[in-house]
Amino acid sequence: MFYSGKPSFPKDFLWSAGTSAYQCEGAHLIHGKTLSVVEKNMNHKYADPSVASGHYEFWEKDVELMKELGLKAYRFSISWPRVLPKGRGEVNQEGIDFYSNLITKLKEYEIEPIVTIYHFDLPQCLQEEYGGWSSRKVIPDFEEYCQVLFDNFGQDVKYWITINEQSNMFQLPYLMEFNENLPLEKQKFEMNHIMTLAHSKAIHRLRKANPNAKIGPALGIIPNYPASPKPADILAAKHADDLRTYLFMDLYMKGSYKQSVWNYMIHRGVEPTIESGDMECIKSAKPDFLGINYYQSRVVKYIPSHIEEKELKLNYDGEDDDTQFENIPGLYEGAANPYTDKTRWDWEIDAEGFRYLLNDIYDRYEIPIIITENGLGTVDELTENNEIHDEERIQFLRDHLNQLHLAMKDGVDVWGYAVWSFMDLLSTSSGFRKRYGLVYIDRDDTDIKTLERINKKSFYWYQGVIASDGETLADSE
Ligand code: BGP
Repeated sequence: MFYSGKPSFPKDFLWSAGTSAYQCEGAHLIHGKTLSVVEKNMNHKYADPSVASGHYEFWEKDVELMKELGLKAYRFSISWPRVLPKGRGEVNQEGIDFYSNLITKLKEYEIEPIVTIYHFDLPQCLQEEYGGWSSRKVIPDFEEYCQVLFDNFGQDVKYWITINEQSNMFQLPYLMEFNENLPLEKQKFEMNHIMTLAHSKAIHRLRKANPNAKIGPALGIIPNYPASPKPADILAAKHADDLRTYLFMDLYMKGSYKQSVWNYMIHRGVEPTIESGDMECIKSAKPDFLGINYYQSRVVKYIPSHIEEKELKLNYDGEDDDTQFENIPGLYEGAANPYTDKTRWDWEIDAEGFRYLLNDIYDRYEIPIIITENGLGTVDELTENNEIHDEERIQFLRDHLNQLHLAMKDGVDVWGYAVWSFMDLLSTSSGFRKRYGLVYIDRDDTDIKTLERINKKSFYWYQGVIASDGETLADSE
């Protein structure tokens, strides 16, 4: 549809920015905290999580900057191993105090906390004890962790995200541990089922703890486009969407397995074990909203079944253009899009895809949406005057926010938007070289330097967008 006039967002729109615990806090093995699975497995060619952005130390300064920016909300995650260092049982009071102080300060500045319960950081001890997400033992432990959060922060936190990017957890190499002696695909679907149950239990717990609070998942979604108008490619894109997106969405929103995906799993002998009561538990845990992390779209083409299977290989250094797209022989294979620009890390930049995706999701599920992540990962250089002129990021955010606004005009119910990320933080795949922040952190992968916070040009640009309820998005400068 076509609309004219300046963009204007609702007065109560939650302009936000986000982070996650292991990517920004640091202090990863002190103050009572123990190791998480993602910290153990992340790309160690780059910076480690021991200091990250120094947020554990400088959180007050960071909240001051959020206030200066004019944020209406801040999305962050709580670290499970900081709160429950053994995964369950004894609570680390220092961890509780840290988050409690942070939440109090945010509230004082009228910045709404949006809290992610689980952002990739399973306590490593639970991985070692029973294989983490491969065992149903994780479900009561996760419930206990949720209950600790609801008991301690339930009065002040209105918005909760259950699990961040459940779908990506099974595709990226460093977010989960798998058993090398068992078939990988089967393990992934078993873990996905267990994680969906844990997500559902969290919703049920919150309904009891605080019926007025709102809760939902955050999914990382990449819409798949057919590589050509060939019917086989169009079907390939549908298959990719079903396996990579709608499997997860249908579980969350409809409480059932998408039939075509279920039949595919049965055919391959990789379907998860469903115990009595599982589907009732999942179906009755209807989320209040859906969080969407959007960075890119993807093109896929049909490939016949005799082609060799390929795994996704990421471009880690942002230099070599060496991404290898995954495939599923007989279904699809990823390909580059000749019509979009790419980031240094080969992510397709596709603002219109954002509007397309939002319409598609809303048509299917008719649920309120918050954009939980959207942003540009690139290399930022400090000038001699200690400034960062990140025009590329501004362009990315402006284009995406304009498309978001159009999607809202189309009728999609979106109530908030979080830039990824508030400050530079540890990219799980590519360390500190790949920066996303509105605030620059003075460090790199090898040198911790001063950890000084420096507002980038995008910080002041976003400040203007928030203050004008989006009207300045119409300006090209
Ligand atoms: C999402 C994660 C974030 C963040 C972002 C960018 O998948 O939820 O935690 O990392 O992607 O990814 P990366 O840092 O790998 O570029």
